[in-house]
Amino acid sequence: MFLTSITTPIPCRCMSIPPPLPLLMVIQAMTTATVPTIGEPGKLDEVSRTVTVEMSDTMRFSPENLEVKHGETLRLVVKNTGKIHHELTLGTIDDLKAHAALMLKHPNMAHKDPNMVQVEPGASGEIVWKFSQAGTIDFACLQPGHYDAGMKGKVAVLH
Ligand SMILES: [Cu+2]
Repeated sequence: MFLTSITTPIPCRCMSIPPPLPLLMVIQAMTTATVPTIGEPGKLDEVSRTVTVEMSDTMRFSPENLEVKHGETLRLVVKNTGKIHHELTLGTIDDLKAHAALMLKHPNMAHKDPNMVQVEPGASGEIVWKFSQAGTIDFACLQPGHYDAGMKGKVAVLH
């Protein structure tokens, strides 16, 4: 009796397979969830303004508050005036917080999307973004620890 019960095949094994989501899938899910709600990648020939934002090792963006018109395409020039790596990522506040926490756990995680730019010390990069969603969009530096140190800002998308 004992032997039979052991060799009886278990009909359903679904309880025994809880695989954790691979990191890549989590990132992809976050990316696809982020992009539609904050606007969309812009086209260079639709740029109406160029705005420069500086990033420094004091963990601040300057300026840290931007205003754009609803539907405007901005060329955001992002300058790193510091001596360490910084980045600017546009996103919803929830996604940025989640992403910042993920970067703390996986400091060498590579990420690259149209809504972000990573900039070497002394260099500059750019994001061309169409603010097709009215409201407030957040941005942050997601290098490990930088968000928590206050490296964040807001874009007010006005009607
Ligand atoms: Cu930073």
